[in-house]
Amino acid sequence: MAKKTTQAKAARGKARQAQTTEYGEPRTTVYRFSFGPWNIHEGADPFGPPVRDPISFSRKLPLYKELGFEGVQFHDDDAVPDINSRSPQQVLRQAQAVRKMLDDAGLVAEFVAPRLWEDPRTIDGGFTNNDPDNRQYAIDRALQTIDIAAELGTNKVVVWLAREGTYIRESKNARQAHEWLLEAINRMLAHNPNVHILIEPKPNEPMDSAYIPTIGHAISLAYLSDDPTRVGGLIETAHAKLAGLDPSDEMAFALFHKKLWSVHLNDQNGLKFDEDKTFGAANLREAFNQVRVLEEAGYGQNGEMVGLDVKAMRTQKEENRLAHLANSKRIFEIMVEKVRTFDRRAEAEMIADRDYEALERLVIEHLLGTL
Ligand code: 3MF
Ligand code: MG
Repeated sequence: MAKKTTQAKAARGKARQAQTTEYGEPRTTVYRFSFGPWNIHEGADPFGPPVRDPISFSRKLPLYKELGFEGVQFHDDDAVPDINSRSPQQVLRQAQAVRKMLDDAGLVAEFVAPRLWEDPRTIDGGFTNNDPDNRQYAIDRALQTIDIAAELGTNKVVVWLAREGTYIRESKNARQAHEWLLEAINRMLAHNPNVHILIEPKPNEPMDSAYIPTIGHAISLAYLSDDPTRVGGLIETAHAKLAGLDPSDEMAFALFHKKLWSVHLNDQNGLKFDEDKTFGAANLREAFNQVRVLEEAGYGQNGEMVGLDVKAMRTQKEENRLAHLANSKRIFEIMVEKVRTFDRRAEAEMIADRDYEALERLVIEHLLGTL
């Protein structure tokens, strides 16, 4: 009995710690939210055309504040359309004009990502393309993205390795491909001493098999790079689920390495096409656990944003076509409340007592609001 009490006491102490910072203050992270202009979507998919009217970038910007968001995520060509047909000076001038639009709208750029999956030169991949000229194109474009990011006022560059992988395993030498990926990262690090590279892993789509399918792969590349302190990751809920992994554990792994620098929260209903569903729409408990892991690690206290990579359903009519963004943010905020009000004392006692059935019920009833 005495042993049990001591155990429970120790567990309670630990639980108290989790709710407070390392200095013992209560966690009060004020979360800042971001999304990309592609998240206001016309509904086109591989089998059908757009079903909603396009909205220009300049008309999208004021919507951010209206929806309660302050961070804008960019692809290089979201900021600089027709990027390949402009001179380097024209590219920078256009980026400066976008910076002014952001400033005027009271918004900030969170990151810029090179779009390495649409150009004919990237059909067979960018950094891992078998053709050296095409690999050079991918590197040049990634370096230009770093310059654009600097003009937009952010040092974060996201690399989603969309076509770095294969449809036919024998078409590439995977060991060599990883060498090239590392080389590309090192070239980016050398280009600007401030740049931070966030690798966004995804196991498949558009490729059959993608290189760097999980955050573990990304972080192992980071440590091999010339400056591991400037290479980290962005985790997307759906991408972790497509890899058959628990998104909150993936996030915890990156947080443990101090390498979770952005997230793409959304949801995914099993192993299908990348659905980019509203956060929490498919699995509330997984949403709760992602927020719990982020909150406990103090995510957001070093300027990290809560990014949402969500799309309205194709079946959503024009009206309310932005609701998926507002709803995802709202569900995140409800989950923060759920995390902060979770009965940690009961949790600690149940853990100490190894009464996991009781813990299961506690979690579910807490989420249902029936306690
Ligand atoms: C693909 C994605 C991408 C990336 C984006 C920024 C279009 O599954 O999630 O969204 O997030 O390119 O890296
Ligand atoms: Mg994403």
